[in-house]
Amino acid sequence: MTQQRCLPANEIRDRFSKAMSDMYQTEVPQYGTLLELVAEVNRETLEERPALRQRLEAQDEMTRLGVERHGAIRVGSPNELSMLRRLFAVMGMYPVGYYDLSEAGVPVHSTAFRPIDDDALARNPFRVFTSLLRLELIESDALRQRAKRILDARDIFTPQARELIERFEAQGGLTEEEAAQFVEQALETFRWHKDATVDLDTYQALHDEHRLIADVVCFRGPHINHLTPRTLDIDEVQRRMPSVGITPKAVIEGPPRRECPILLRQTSFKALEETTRFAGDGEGTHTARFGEIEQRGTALTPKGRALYDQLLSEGRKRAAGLDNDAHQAVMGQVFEAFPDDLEAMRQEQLGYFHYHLTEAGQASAPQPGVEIEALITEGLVEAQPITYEDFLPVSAAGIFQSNLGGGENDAYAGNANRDAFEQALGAPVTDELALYAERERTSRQQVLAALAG
Ligand code: OOG
Ligand code: NI
Repeated sequence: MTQQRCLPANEIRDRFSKAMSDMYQTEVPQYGTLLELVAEVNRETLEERPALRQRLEAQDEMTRLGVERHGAIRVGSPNELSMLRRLFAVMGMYPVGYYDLSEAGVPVHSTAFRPIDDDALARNPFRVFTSLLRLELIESDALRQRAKRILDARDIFTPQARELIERFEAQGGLTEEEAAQFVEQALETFRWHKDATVDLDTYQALHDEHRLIADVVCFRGPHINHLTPRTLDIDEVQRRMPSVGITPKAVIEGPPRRECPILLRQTSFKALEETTRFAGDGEGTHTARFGEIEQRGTALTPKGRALYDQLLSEGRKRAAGLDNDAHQAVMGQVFEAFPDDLEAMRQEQLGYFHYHLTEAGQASAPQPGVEIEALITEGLVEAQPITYEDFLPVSAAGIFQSNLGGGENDAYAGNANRDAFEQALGAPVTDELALYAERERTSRQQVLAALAG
């Protein structure tokens, strides 16, 4: 066989993320409207804030901004999850982070499949928040077994997708032509199906247990339930949503607006009510798919995260029941305890930073043995905040809840079970904090080595 060149995983991911976005725009036209609104606000924000543009350019984030998005799916069995791990690996996406949602009354636990390297993130950071249904949290034996039987009988992957994944694993890559087929076949797994695989009674029984269980169990596959573009000004997009016919959820999740954004702020619009055909000719509706936007800021260290978690829970208590403006005002007050200044965040080790040589640093004579802080003071080295690439369980729960209808659900008794999740996945999940710490450490070592002479 002649040796054919393989398409880089980054390229396959980029194509897949575009294909997914195109598909979702046809499926949910409001998503297209949202993309336009986000692009418009991003354009305006960059014009009004040249310093922000400069920082994004320096951090290699300008190119990715226009293609950046995350999606979310929910699967029903360990087999489905482990096969998805293999499917995402073809695109250079690996499981990062473990999120327990049972505490918030959602019977799933999750990870995010995403690229890891700096280069891959800069090219296209496409992430898929992936949740595994926890059937063991269904109390009724009969219902649990019924759900399991339905899930065991379905295959969410096309035979060609399976074959191409195996070929990727055997060859260590896919050729241009195979990659094109792969994107087409992989897309099938995430498509929406109007027809439920079960009758209306079964749907209703599962729905009564938890709406999410019906969503996972009753369809042919894990339809993509939202795709989320990244905005540079989430408050402005939230404000303008009604003017383009989109009703946002009541409050923006996560930290308040700041000079120096941290972690992740998110808001969504309500799920569509869709006509669904059930087996045996029943007709009904199902709500599954919605829209979401996010604004990303600096990744926090464990110390920064502990402060964030403490302030968030205090803020949420004080802001309970308030509308978005009042909620944000309360959060803003509570978060005054979190320094809103990059240098302070760095000095107090609240955030992760990437160190690099300034122009003066590149032109400088060797500085062996000089400490990094002195190099910064001399203007030879600069620190840039590292962008948070992951998710937040409390915010995720808020997004789930706003689309499940009704109020908050009670917590499930069975709490986090990372071991079971990793067993289902067939691999450990990477600790997201370790990744940021490693990127920071490597960048420090690189500037020190460069100046050592
Ligand atoms: C996932 C909800 C979580 C996020 O951005 O935090 C999420 C889901 O509803 O399946 O997407
Ligand atoms: Ni999301």
